[in-house]
Amino acid sequence: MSLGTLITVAPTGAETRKQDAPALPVTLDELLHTAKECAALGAAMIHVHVRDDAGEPTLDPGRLRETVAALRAETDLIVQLSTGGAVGDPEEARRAVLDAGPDAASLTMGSVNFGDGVFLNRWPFVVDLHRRMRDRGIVPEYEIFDLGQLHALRRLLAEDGLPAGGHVHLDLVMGVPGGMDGTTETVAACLAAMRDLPDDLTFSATGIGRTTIPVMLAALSAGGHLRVGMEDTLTYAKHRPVESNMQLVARAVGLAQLAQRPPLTPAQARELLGLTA
Ligand code: KMH
Ligand code: ZN
Repeated sequence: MSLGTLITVAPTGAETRKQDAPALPVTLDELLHTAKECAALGAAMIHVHVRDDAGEPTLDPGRLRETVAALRAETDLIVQLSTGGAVGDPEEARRAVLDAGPDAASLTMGSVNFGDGVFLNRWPFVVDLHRRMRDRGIVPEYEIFDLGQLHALRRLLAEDGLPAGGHVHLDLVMGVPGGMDGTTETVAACLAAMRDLPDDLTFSATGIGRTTIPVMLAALSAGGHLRVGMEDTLTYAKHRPVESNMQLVARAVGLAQLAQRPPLTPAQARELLGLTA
């Protein structure tokens, strides 16, 4: 079990409209403000989706490069770009995300229904992204939306080998309509399935919507790390909309401290994830 807690903030996502959540950071200035505040509270990594001038999700290469550079200049957070994009984004644009040169990138381990849409991740595309990340020294975070995707990860590692840095870190994304649910029982089922993966793997967990608190508590008690943010959660408590990403990070930090697993600094998190440069 790892002593400290890696806290990742996922502030924006690609599925929520600014009109529906005014505190959602969609401009570069809003993202940088959020990143700095969340880092000061205890976040060590940021999972980034960017928006265009109209606030719509985009995978525009220039905007991604500019965002990575600005986050590097103004914070010491580990910068993780999403290769998932928005539901329906084409593979070519998702592959090109890596050209922005982030420290880390998400890599979803299979296809899953996502609300009314399908989040498509064909196996050859998964393998291709894995190889490209390794070639560029980008550390993957394997995104697991369903139990079977842990078995897919075992297959990927057996067929394609370890990622850059040699360390396996995955994220359980729980409670997506179409994926696994966000309960203690499902966290326990995932732990059992992880026994077939490298012994020194680390995992974080995030619970979508109302599963956020049970998933945080289950993950902490199981030695896992936490991802929180407005990508995943827009309601802080019953009838209380989330006010900001900072509010979610502060709550996660409080729980981690209560569990006597205080937040890792970005430098400690880099070491954990095998990020050397
Ligand atoms: N927007 C979802 C369809 C990721 O960032 O890698 C995919 C997603 C996962 O958010
Ligand atoms: Zn994402």
